[in-house]
Amino acid sequence: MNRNGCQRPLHLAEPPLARESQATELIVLNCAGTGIALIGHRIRVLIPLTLFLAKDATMTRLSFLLLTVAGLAGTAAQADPIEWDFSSGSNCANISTCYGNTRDAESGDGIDVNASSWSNTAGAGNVQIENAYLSVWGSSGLGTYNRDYSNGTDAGEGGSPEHAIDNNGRYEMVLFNFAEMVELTDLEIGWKGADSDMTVLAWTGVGAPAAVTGMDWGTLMGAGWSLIGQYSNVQTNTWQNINEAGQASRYWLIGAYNPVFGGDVFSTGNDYIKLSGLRGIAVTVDTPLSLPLLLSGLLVLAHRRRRS
Ligand SMILES: [Ca+2]
Ligand SMILES: [Ca+2]
Ligand SMILES: [Ca+2]
Ligand SMILES: [Ca+2]
Repeated sequence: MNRNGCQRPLHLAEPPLARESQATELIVLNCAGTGIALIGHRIRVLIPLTLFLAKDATMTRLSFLLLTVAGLAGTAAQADPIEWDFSSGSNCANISTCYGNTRDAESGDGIDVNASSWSNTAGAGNVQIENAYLSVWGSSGLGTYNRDYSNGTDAGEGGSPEHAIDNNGRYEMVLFNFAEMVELTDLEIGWKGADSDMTVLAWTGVGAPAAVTGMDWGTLMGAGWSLIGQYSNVQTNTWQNINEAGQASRYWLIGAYNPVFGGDVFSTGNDYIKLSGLRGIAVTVDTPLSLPLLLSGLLVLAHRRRRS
């Protein structure tokens, strides 16, 4: 056991690559290789994937190559692409009794996803979001009947093409709740109407999102949801690349194009799509540093500063 209490000594590599980092003081390094460091006046979090110890190597003073870590969240450990299929299941005989239903995807990879449908049908102005009916149309994929189908105020919602996920009358989106963090990379539609522009959001807030019931679409952005992209003229039975920035999340909202989220503006008419598949990769999140570890590091630093 070494002086850090680890069962095995920390590996000290030769001085790292040409892209030498700024000299930095290592404050704490635990057995897993996780640590925090002081760079100037800024505390940085280190994770094992990005830690390369250099020489000048006593365990009390080290310099090392540091890759910046964005916040406490870790980075992806990439795996093979996973596909989720939404082409199976049957529809409720009386849709007005089945609003708020959910569907699980067939993935076969161990990462379950649960889908539900939402639309701005509540209130006198049809601004607030409430749950809808998530339909399935075989290989075409998922559609949505919003609650204004039953009362007839979204005229046409009961027939084609508004039996799809559409933005004619109301905006409709499907919420995908994955069992683990995933980085979605592609989506597939199995059917489209006259136009097929789409919006993709991901939850980037802390913890799990609050229920969207009662919110309006515009307030999602200030509540922890982020625009992943607006995609025009999505083609059927073709994997549409999305999420160019590589965002990972457990929660995704995908639907017919909604201009309230900004981004590209498409004006060629209402959009109607049925979503048949998603593709992505699983993401492993490094465990955030504990508060005690951070505090112990600060105490060590303060002690050393007094001695020097
Ligand atoms: Ca309504
Ligand atoms: Ca619809
Ligand atoms: Ca509609
Ligand atoms: Ca359009």
